[in-house]
Amino acid sequence: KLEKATYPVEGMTCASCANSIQSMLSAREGVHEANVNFASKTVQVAYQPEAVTPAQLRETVQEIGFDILIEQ
Ligand code: 9UX
Repeated sequence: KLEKATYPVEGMTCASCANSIQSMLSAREGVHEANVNFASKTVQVAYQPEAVTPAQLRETVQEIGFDILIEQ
């Protein structure tokens, strides 16, 4: 069963940043879908909790120099 979450994104300064984050997350194992909203500086992720944790999603985003707030 898919888990859906919305996280604030830090470090996005142009729309290309949003595309990078979206591609990176979408390619991560366990991620069904990722949608970055540049205007609201958030990312919506649908993922399989058995395959990937929010902490691992955060690490993936940090690998390319951004961050997400995973504390709800
Ligand atoms: Mo825009 Mo983002 O020129 O990493 S792509 S700032």
